[in-house]
Amino acid sequence: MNRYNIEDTIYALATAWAKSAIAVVRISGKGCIGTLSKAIGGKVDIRNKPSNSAIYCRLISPVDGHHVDDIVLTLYRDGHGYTGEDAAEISCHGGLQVVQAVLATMAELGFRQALPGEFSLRAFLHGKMDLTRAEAVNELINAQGMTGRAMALKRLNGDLFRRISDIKATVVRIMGTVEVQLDYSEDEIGEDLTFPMEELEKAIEALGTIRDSYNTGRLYSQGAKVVLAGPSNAGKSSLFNLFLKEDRSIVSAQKGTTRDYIEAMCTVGGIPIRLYDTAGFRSFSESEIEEEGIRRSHSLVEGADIIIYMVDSSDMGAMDGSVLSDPRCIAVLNKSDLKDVDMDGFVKLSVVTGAGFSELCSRITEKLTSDLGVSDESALVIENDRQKENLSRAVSSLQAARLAVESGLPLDIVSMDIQEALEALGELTGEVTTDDILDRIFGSFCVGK
Ligand SMILES: Nc1nc2c(ncn2[C@@H]2O[C@H](COP(=O)(O)OP(=O)(O)OP(=O)(O)O)[C@@H](O)[C@H]2O)c(=O)[nH]1
Ligand SMILES: [Mg+2]
Repeated sequence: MNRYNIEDTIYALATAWAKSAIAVVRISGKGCIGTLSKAIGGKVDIRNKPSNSAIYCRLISPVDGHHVDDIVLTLYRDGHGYTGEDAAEISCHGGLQVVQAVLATMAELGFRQALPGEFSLRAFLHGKMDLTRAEAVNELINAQGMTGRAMALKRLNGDLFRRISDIKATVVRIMGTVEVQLDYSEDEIGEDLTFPMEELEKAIEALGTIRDSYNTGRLYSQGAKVVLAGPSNAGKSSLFNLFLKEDRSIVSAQKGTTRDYIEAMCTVGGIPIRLYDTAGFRSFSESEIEEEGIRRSHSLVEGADIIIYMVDSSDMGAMDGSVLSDPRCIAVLNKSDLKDVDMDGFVKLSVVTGAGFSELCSRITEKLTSDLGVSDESALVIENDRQKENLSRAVSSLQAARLAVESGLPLDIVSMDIQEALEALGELTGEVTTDDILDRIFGSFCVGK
């Protein structure tokens, strides 16, 4: 790749740029341990220390010898570390001044600041992981809910890679049969060889299943937009606070309390939810500000995945029928502690006592997952656009091969379609790749990963 020179030794802060107890600076590159030894004070000689050893030592400036920090240095040799090349991790004190001084020391040693994703790129280039695992690293770091985390971890452990490799082996076998028939005449082969249609069907189905898990993966990684809407004073802000388990939005008996909408993240049934508390709908408003708030509520409702339409069971006059009939809507009758009303299709809730809250949560997860097929964290699920595109390409090429066989087209056409599917699968795992693809994948990682 042009942007990355893998001959350099690179360094980066692997932990967040914020004050903390410990910070970790990562270093990687051929011969980096020898160079790093110039910045280790006292009698410690790290050049002879074995791989995976952790050494408590003093970091000094290689320029003027001043004491930078007391550190724990972990060394990785012979491909033992993340990147598959000589590498080290400095655990230093987590103050920002300390971190800055440690990073400056790395620059003094002649090391270069790593680009985003450069450690993972090196891990890929040194064969430590395939592309699906490398992408899973990023997906795991960005996971917002427990289910999304578990799904990313399965991919990191190689489940996706192994599944794709198995299917690919089948496709290679099919290709073999086609090639034999292309290379030899019918007389030489005899009548034993026929096209393995059943195997092809199985491969198409297996790849299609993984491709179709994308929507589930997206939901658990990106989450859904849930908007609390309804007449003023219904208890929307109270419910918002209940979801967040904190007193976040102002609650008051006065109508028109919430003006500007408020948004926050939470998880419901393992699904990351971006939750919006909005200004209550009223036919008349007391100010221009409230009117603008109501206008914003309507536009949030338009873009919602789920609308929780909330009504006060003791004040049911003002219901908006158009929202209630919307398929995205979950209707809620709140304040059931004050008045116990049963209405078909409505979830009966009391934000004050918590009664009905778990049913509301189940209704949200049901609605979000009902069309997905898989929502089980043990399932193999993808969440990545690139992987989905490659799988779609592989599926359509194999479908084209099937059609070609069924239509009695020449075998070299069948062979071309199967070849195209194999290329798509090769790109998926990274066996076949280009600088452009690598740039796109690793460029989206954070620095230090
Ligand atoms: N008894 C009872 N009171 C509730 C319940 N939920 C909310 N309230 C009360 O109802 C009043 C209005 O609650 P809010 O949460 O501010 O209502 P809102 O829908 O956000 O109102 P606006 O922001 O004005 O649109 C407050 O006094 C709450 O304490 C409930 O389940 N039971
Ligand atoms: Mg409110």
